[in-house]
Amino acid sequence: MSDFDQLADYVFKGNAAAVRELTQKMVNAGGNPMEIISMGLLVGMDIVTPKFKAGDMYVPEVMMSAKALSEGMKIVKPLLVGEDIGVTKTIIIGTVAGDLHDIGKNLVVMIMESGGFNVIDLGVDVSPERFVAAIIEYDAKIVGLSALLTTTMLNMKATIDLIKEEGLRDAVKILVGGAPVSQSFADDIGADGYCADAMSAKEMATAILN
Ligand code: B12
Repeated sequence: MSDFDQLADYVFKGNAAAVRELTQKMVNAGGNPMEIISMGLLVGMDIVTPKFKAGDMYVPEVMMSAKALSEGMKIVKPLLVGEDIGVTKTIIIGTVAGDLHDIGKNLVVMIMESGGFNVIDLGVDVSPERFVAAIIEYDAKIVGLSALLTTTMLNMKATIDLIKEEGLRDAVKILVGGAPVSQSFADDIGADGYCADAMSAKEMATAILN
């Protein structure tokens, strides 16, 4: 098995320590960082995606794979200055005001990062004003709103309304997600898209930015 295949397999199996070790070994041996990402790390995640969709892998396993991948990315990312892997495409994400649930949101962050996006994670209980400030500060192209409570879903609308009021609505695409959220709710509040899981969020973000 080549080092690339081995690396992909370690990501798929969620073996963060092995990913760290092998990535570092490949970098030390003069490996091309871009190739280490595209032919190794991301290949591993590409094995995970369809398995998760088909129900052959579950959330904890996907999180382990995403964590393993991010350990490898930490080593190669600093070497990529000037190379275009899409890291200039910035996504802002947060759990809306009043809501402290972040497991699903964190999964979306990891999967988005695995897709090469620069993700600014604002954390939980994020006010509409903070979302707006972050859009301006980071010149974001996509904003992701997460909510797990039927009560805090309303703050998704409040956030979108403030984004509109501040004249930023045309500058960003807004994705919403979280267990109680649905496509019809997304339509009602004026979001651009609803995603039921992290994998479709990455696919939708990629489609929007391309
Ligand atoms: C874990 C959990 C907690 C943990 C949260 C820990 C943490 N760090 O997140 C703790 C114990 C702290 C907690 C607290 C509370 N919880 Co709670 N919690 C849950 C539980 C069991 C699981 C949620 C979860 O993590 N799911 C797993 C993740 C992976 O799934 P997910 O979040 O849906 O995310 C996926 C998708 O939705 C999507 N997605 C998510 N976000 C986004 C964002 C974008 C942009 C996109 C595109 C996609 C996307 O992708 C994700 C990955 O595939 C749910 C039950 C449930 N079945 O949902 C209740 C649940 C959400 N909680 C509930 C309640 C009531 C509460 C509390 C009010 C309880 C209390 N009385 O104190 C508090 C609220 C605190 C607060 N202010 O937020 C209720 C909500 C009911 C309702 N109708 O609103 C639920 C449904 C349980 C229930 N059946 O009663 N909770």
